[in-house]
Amino acid sequence: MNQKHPGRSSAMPRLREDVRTGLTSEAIKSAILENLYYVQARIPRIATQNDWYMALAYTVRDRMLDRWVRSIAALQRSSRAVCYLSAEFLPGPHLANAMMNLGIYEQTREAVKQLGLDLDVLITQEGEPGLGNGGLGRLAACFLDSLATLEVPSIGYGIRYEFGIFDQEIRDGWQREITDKWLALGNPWEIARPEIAYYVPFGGHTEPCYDEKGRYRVRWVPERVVKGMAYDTPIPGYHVENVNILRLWKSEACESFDFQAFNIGDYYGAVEEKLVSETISKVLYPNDEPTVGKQLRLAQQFFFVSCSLQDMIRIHGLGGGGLPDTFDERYAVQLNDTHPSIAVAELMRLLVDEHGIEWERAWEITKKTFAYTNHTLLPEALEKWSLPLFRKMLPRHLEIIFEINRRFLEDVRLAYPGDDERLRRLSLIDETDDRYVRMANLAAVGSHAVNGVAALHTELLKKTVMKDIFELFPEKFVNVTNGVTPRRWMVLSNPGISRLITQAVGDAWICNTQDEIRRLEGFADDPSFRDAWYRVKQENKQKLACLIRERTGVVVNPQSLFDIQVKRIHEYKRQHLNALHIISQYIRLKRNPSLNVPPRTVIFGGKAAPGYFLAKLIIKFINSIAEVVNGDPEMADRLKVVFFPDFNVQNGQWIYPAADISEQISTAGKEASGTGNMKFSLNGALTIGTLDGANVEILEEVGSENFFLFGLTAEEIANLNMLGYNPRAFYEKNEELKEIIELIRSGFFSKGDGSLFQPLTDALLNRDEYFLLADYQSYIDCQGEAGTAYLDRDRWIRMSILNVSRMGRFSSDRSIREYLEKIWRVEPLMVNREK
Ligand code: B1H
Repeated sequence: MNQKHPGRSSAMPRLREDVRTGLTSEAIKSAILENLYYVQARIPRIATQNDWYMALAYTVRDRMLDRWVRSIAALQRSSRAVCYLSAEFLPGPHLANAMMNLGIYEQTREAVKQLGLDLDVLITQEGEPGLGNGGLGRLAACFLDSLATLEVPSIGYGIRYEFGIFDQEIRDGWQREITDKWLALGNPWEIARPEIAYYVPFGGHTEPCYDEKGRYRVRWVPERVVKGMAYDTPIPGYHVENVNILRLWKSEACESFDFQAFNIGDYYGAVEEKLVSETISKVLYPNDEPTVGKQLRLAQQFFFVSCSLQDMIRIHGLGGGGLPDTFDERYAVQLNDTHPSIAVAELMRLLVDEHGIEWERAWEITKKTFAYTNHTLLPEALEKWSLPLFRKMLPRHLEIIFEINRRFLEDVRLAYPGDDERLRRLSLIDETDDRYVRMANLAAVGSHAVNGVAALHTELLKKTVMKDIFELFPEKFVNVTNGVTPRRWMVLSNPGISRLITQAVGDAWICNTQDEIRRLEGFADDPSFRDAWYRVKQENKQKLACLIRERTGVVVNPQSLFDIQVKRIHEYKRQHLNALHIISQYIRLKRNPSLNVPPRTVIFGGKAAPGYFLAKLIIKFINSIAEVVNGDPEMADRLKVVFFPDFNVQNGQWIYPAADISEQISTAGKEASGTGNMKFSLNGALTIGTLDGANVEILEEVGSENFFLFGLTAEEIANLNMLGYNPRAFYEKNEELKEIIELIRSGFFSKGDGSLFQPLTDALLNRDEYFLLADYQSYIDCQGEAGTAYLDRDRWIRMSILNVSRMGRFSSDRSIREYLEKIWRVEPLMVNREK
């Protein structure tokens, strides 16, 4: 058998190098023209940029298909596969990434040029699939990239939302949400699989029955059934033959139910059924934390989990493995947060009710199958569902959860006789006020592994929100620190720096980042290398400056220090602390124009949840400060403030490479990991940050001399909280802070309206839940040090090079290898190279 392509037998000859597979620029050029004609039905003379984009996208997709088909065959033959269940995926635009991974970037550029077109323009035609809120969804996408590159047989399962995360516009300084119609112009990257569809039941009641062997069983009689249809997107690995699948489910009405309605003449009823069914996958919830009590959200979760598990059982059957009795040997299923944790009850239902497996055996299979990743310590973000809602939608699952709980609490009683308090805390049912199902407890009890996403986060999990579970199952807990893919976040988005690194140490760093990129350290003291490094950063800043001008009208100086904070807007992330620093700089510069500080451009980006009032007010606050500062001629070339609208994956690819300073300033103990912190540092920005999330490990790797650390530790915050924190005391004793707050209250930034930002200043002075005032002085001093360091260009560049060379650990390849070893017990398989 052909060693490189074992998936192909003699019955499947390799396609000749034709218009669909040829990799030369001539072949690609012909293919684009052919697709323009046969897919878009256009001739060049009247083709729009979108027609050309589509023709190019199909051309690139065609070149993935042969590998994809072979990879799917390999997946079906493989003995064990990873399934990553996530309600969110943020893959970013596909085109340029696919060209890079297939190794056809240059030929394609040439082909497009010969057609008189500009590749970069065509690339920007692509809208991105915004099927996630922020870090959690983007992490899932980075993991798919690493799984594909490491050639691990795996499937990502999620929801094909018709409307993803809203597009953000800024009007008069306020956020406006615009519906994300990402499918409006068609999506060339997905392949609909109408024959891969499953029925998902909802509502109704359960009744006892007996199976053919006369055993007592329960039958679920649902009230309605929805159909889930598969849409597959290829996920190509970098410079390997392997192409994995992202399988997203779209909800549809189930025909048989429509017909019933038609038969009794209820046409409107049938159409309504269709509407309700299609609603399930209609829209992504735009919150970065759970939306309490939203029925549709639970329906979404169950819908995609049920489709995915049924699909896994079907694929397992195809391989001849047949019995779901060996499900846990065939699959390692990762639950990305609690959003898919209903899978624990659904797998039990499928095994026990549908496949007749005994409860005890089914429970063993279930626990061996699942592992759960926790992404947050915020108590308000722990998912729970009220019992009445749960019972109405998933009556059988509630019974199953009660039975899991009954058996579980029996074990707990044995382990801790008489400790009723502990029993109450561990129970899968919260009975404190109303009754709720605790999804994190369900996920942890039904999994063999529970992991946090950074070392500090995992330790805090064990000590706080999951303390009781940890004491009961200490062996389940592991840490896997997050990572990001160096392909998208360096090679693709920062070609300048990537070329420099490759010239210095060869290109092995792209896939073996941890070992290879360290060799760059030797160049930190090489003057010509430093020069080149500086020039690349300047070019990146220049490009971002152009984009800022285009998107906001603000003119910024690329020579100034680019100080950037991009992430979801949330009080715990403390964008408003950054804003207080800007005001302090403004006051100081007004008072002392000859102050020896570098000119600074402070750039923000990020979306606020539409219902999160204070987050939206923070956006208005930043824009109001920007208006005053940017409008003050004395600040010209000294201080600028920019709010970059609609931060998303695409914009991130422009922003991270242009940063000098990365703001990672969350209240210690609140940010589970952060991944933007890694993207910035891998692109040569220096971090100003607290000891929070993965910052702790970044600091450890790059060295404290190359990191601007400030603020209280998680422990100090906890102590301060316990002793009673009084933000006003910090305000009273800090003259500058007082002046800043008074300036805000006076209406100086709000055209004289002293009440506009009062909710913000009140929150700070009265509660300050996120300890801004406690960390204020430390932050301001640290920013001062960073500014001074920037004035010494040589020193700064050296630190920048050292940051990049020491960040290899934060490649998502390393994260995935850890999941493979510690949790999934899957060997990284060279799918297409196996004998
Ligand atoms: C993270 C979420 C999240 N943690 C609920 N939790 C959501 C929770 O729509 N919901 O209901 C959506 C998202 N997202 C983030 O995960 C953490 O805040 C980051 O610190 C972390 O880096 C990221 C990836 O682990």
